[in-house]
Amino acid sequence: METIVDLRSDTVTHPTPEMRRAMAEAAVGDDVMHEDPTVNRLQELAGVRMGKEAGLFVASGTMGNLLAVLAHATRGDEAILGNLSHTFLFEGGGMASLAGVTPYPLPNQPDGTLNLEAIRSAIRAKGNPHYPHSRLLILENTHNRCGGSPISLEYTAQAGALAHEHGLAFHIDGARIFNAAAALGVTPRQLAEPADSITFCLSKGLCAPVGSVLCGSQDFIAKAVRFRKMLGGGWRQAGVLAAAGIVALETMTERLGEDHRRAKTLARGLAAINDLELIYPDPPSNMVFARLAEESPVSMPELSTRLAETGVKINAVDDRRFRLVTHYWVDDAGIDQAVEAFRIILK
Ligand code: TLP
Repeated sequence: METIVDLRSDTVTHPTPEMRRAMAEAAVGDDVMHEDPTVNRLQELAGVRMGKEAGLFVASGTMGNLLAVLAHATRGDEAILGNLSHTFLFEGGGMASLAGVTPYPLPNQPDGTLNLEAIRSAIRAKGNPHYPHSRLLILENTHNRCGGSPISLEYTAQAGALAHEHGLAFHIDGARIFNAAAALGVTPRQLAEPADSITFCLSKGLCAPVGSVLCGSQDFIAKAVRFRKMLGGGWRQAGVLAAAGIVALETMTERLGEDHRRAKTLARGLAAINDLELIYPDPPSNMVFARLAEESPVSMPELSTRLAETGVKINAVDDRRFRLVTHYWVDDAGIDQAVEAFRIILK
């Protein structure tokens, strides 16, 4: 039996033995009453790591981003974001349907940024009753659909300054902000500095089983707490989950460079295969995006199925493109196994 090499996402990571121990032994209390000591500790730690006054432990990145929209904006407001952003593409339209906030998608550039002049032009003139109110700018870092690109400090500062100049709040979907920090050689705190709020995920490359943390000012988090309750996300003895999150923050962030190194190795291996073209030839973080050549006799569904038969799982983006994500549970041998499987199927 081949080893399973699950490259579909870093969301497939399961908790480490240390996390499971911490979960079993976690001190807990009723978190709706703010009495779970482990949740409180995680939130404090997260706030410090992001350089924000407060943190709020939430069920998912999607919930963190939605709470940010709810807490920053109100019905009839508009949020500027990328057309390839997770919030726009993959969060069920929650911004529009639950917060009553209109998304204003601008084209993401290949490096995940939005053109600053395009942002400036998208900001509505005030006082005109035809327009929604421009209220929020959302950026994603690293940018998932843009090859896992990290967004630089300089760009983030410029975008933040532009948002604030026009009275917009600035939220970062930092689901993989620790990957961005590792890729850029900076701290997440520096990357979050220009933003009013940031969501980061514990459940992706950091291996915790569940959860994200939304960070921002005390006032902002107080609003988010109320909206989280409204959405049914007020939890009770969530310390059993937060305990894994603490281990994630304390032990898993410094090793992400390893995943990035393996993504580069994987990309080099795939680039040598005739029918494959790398969309980002030198992956900047833990994601590899590739395209199957038009003339390939193997279709995308067939490729996925045949890879899966060898234990290698991948994520098809469409009928030609696919994504591979490296993470804690894929080692060097797993990368070799994956490249070899592609080579045999596409020979
Ligand atoms: N991304 C998942 C899928 O939903 C696509 C993945 O496999 O990459 N922001 C970003 C940038 C994300 O990539 C994701 C998850 C989220 C938010 C949402 O996080 P969860 O799944 O915790 O709601």
